[in-house]
Amino acid sequence: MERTFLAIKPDGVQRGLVGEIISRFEAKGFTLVGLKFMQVSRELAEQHYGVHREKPFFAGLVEFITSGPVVAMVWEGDGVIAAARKMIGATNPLNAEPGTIRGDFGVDIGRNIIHGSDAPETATQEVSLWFKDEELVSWQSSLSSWIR
Ligand code: FUP
Repeated sequence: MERTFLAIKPDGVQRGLVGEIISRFEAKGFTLVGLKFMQVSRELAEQHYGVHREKPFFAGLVEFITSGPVVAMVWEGDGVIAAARKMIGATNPLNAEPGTIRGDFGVDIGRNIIHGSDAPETATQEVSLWFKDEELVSWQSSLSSWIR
């Protein structure tokens, strides 16, 4: 089953959007398989944003993602990688469509609330960079056995 890595960035945590964001992925029908609230180290931040190492905004990006706690998550479901990107919206929140997380809550490209893996290869890399195997839980709803 397909998995993606999502992280609610320090601005999302400080804005009190953790519940709202998790609710959207739950309501959509995806399955949460990994979740941790954590302070990101400089080393992890530099690895995560390695592709942007030469960009002018790299130092600011690392500074920001390490500036306060983040909520790191792994979500599972058919097509979850592309669907999560749609639900997150364009990188610049001012260009993101209403109805997307960045479109509904963001105004600043440097503080765009949430990260989501952009392709299957990056999803695999990011899930294993942020989570150990034993931190991920495979499970299925057993609701149908006790509630109608
Ligand atoms: P996204 O995949 O939408 O998160 O965006 P990118 O991987 O292109 O960029 C990673 C992060 O770099 C963005 F979340 C915000 C930051 N960024 C800037 O601060 N300035 C830019 O011009 C582009 C990206």
